[in-house]
Amino acid sequence: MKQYITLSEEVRAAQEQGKPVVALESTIISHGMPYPQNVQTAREVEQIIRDLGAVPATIAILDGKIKIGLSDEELEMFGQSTDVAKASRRDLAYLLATKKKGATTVAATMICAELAGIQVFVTGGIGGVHRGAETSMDISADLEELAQTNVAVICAGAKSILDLGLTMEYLETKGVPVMGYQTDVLPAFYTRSSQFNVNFRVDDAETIASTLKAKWDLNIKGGAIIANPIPEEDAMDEATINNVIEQALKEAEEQHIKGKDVTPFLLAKVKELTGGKSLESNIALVKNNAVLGAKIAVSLDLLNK
Ligand code: PSU
Ligand code: MN
Repeated sequence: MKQYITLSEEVRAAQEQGKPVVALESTIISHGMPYPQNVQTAREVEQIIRDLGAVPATIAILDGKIKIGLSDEELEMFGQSTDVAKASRRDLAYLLATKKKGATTVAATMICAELAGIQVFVTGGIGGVHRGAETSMDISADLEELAQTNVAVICAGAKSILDLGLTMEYLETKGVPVMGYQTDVLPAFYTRSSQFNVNFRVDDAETIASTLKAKWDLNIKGGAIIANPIPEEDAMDEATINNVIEQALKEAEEQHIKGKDVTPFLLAKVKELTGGKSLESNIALVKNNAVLGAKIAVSLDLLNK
């Protein structure tokens, strides 16, 4: 297995010294945000994590290896290149065998993080059950991964490009706990609330860490979602964003966008239709998640010692 995994020097040293590590995904860089904001955000998020006493590990597939921690040049390359595959669970083996470049989704990042012994992973939003999934069967592999891989995912909830109610039902069936950080309701990415409740409200990072520890001590396999609402000042107006999402969904349908292209298409469309405002919100919420994720990683590390 080791032949497929390369740790950056920073991550290797952190693990040797028993320092907490936070995983970060690369699909958000290659397919979730435009250049150069993607690379700039990735760098800033890494620095936020370092400033809080943890070590960032951005994960991607390159040269037949799972890279745990990217160099500055690699981050730049994943931000600029147009030939990077969106890599989910099904794609990992093929991309490694053919030495192609892959940007890992939430699902694939969870797999790689677990292989590297990393328990905490920060991102923006997760995939879920798409609207109309009862006919399209478009359900993100992220949900299956959360059901079976022991990594906690800190996100700002899920966007209403998804069916949030069905996503919560799916997670319930799979036994994935959804914790709301200082909130009773599921945040909807660009906005702080939705009409759905989280499973548990948790007000501090220590309680989140001890909940994760209890779950894994008991060998209850699978991850957990920690839903962290976007800061008030960065949130978008609910009516505006809902209109934009409706429009984006309509265009996706008209253009027959399918499979793995759906989510990147909708993200780019929403950005275009909001004149870039959605991108600003997206950047702000990822940074906010990095702060919480680093605190959880530090707490969990103390509990594990
Ligand atoms: N949501 C976002 N930004 C993203 C993604 C989701 O706000 O970049 C990415 C993540 O990598 C997530 C993936 O794992 O999209 C889900 O894709 P799909 O719906 O095709 O499973
Ligand atoms: Mn899909």
